[in-house]
Amino acid sequence: MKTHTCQPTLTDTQVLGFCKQGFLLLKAVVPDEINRSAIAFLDKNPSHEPTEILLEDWFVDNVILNPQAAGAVRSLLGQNFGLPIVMSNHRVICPSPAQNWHRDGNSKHGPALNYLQVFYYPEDCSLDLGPTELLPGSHFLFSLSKHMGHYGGIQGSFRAAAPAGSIFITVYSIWHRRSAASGKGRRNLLKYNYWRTESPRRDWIHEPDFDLATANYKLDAPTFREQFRDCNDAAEMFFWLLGKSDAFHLTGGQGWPLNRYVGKYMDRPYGVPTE
Ligand SMILES: O=C(O)CCC(=O)C(=O)O
Ligand SMILES: [Fe+2]
Repeated sequence: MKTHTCQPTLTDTQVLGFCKQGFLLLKAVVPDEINRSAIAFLDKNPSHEPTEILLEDWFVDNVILNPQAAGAVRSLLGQNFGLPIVMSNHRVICPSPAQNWHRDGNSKHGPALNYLQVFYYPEDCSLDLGPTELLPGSHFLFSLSKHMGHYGGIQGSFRAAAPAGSIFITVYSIWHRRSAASGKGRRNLLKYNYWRTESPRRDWIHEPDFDLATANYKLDAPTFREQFRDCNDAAEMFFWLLGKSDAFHLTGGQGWPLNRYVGKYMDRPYGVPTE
């Protein structure tokens, strides 16, 4: 497997944000000429699995190793992360109906982040071209795809409409679907995975005043689960990424990570893990 080494670009707050939300959208990070070359390549190779594109240096250098995307992947998966081995193209001719909500096959649930699912739009994907719709925080919400498929619109979902050259990085298990496209045209969407090869540790950009005790672990969106469960799961994933799973524990009740909100007369939250 090919691996890559580069500088991390995400801060503590952004890494925690990824744990909470389950995705990160980087808008228009790939240069236009590369987007045009990608579209030309995909027009010549309209298959749903154009893995040959991974043999093209211009594509690897500017998309797979794109500085902002690779810097974010590096922050989340650590040094010497493994590069994609398969390329999918969710190519669709619009107008087209929405896909069913699903998680991609072979998802694992839990605090570990050993691989990432990444998407790249080589052309503009406006709302009428059916951008991918993601459900923030749902990477922790286990449900069988065959049980979630019948849902229609879900409150709090995010449609990733974005300009050409945008890349979005997701936790593999996040609930998603192609949204309905009312417009006319063709929409390509490439999808691929990166892999962790090294044990997790805090080697992204450190913010001097970021405090594990008082950080905001709560996602500001509907959670669909038992109250505070998302907050606890995001904190557990963040501790896993820190390489401190052994230190992670939940006191329960009004303890950390919730008591950032309820303990306003305390210096430190109750039950915060000691590192
Ligand atoms: O086309 C999209 O926006 C998403 C496609 C997808 O998630 C899939 O087919 O697995
Ligand atoms: Fe999917």
